[in-house]
Amino acid sequence: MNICHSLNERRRIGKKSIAVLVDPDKIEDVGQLSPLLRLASENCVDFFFAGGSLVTTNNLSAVIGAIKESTSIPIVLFPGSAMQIEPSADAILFLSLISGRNPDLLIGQQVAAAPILKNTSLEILPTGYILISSGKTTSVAYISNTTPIPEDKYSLAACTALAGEMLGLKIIYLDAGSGAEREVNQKMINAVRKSVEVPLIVGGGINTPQKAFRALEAGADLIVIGNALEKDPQLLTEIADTVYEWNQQLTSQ
Ligand code: 1GP
Repeated sequence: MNICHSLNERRRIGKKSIAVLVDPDKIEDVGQLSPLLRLASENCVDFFFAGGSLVTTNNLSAVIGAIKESTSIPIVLFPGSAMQIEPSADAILFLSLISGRNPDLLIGQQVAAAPILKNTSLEILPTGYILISSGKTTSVAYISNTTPIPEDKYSLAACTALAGEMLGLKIIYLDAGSGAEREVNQKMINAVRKSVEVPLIVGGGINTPQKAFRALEAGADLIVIGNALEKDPQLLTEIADTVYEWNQQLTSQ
């Protein structure tokens, strides 16, 4: 399956998607993933994202192996650095942190990763990654040594996304950071939505069906849920239902 094509097709018809983020650092034993994998299959989750800001363990391939063994849901790497490449996944968010001014994350890591990726069959998803402030400093803001865009600077985020699209990036990812106190607000999502045509991913701090709905309503094409499911995997059913209901209402129109 070509993931970029599929995201664009869904966007064209207004269909929304949901991804579950698994941070390998938080998994001591892949067996602990079982309940989440079962729920993800039952609830027709569209993608798994795998990665984290700080991968200190080397169980990324074991985590991907466990996901593959029990589901056929596509796995997209969401790397914190060029070191986090695992060829057994299906695709990789080839991120450029365009909200920051850290050259290493704008182009340096990508230069290191490109020749490695060339020898894999991973689908490359060129993605403009935009961090939005969300209260407390998040791991990703700290590790990336960049300042997130203030959550009320809508036009700054919109122009950043537009520049990313003009540079040829195929996806924009608005992230408040994992476990964010405040998710990306609707006005921000909407401002960015209006500025670009490419699929829009939104994540960080989405931990209730209401927050998920607000992100979809404001224009997110794909929402990413990670932290909240580490605490309560059952929450996936409620959040996935929100996406399902949104998509159902399209078919009944
Ligand atoms: C973080 O967007 C992802 O980069 C998901 O965030 O872990 O808060 O759901 P959460």
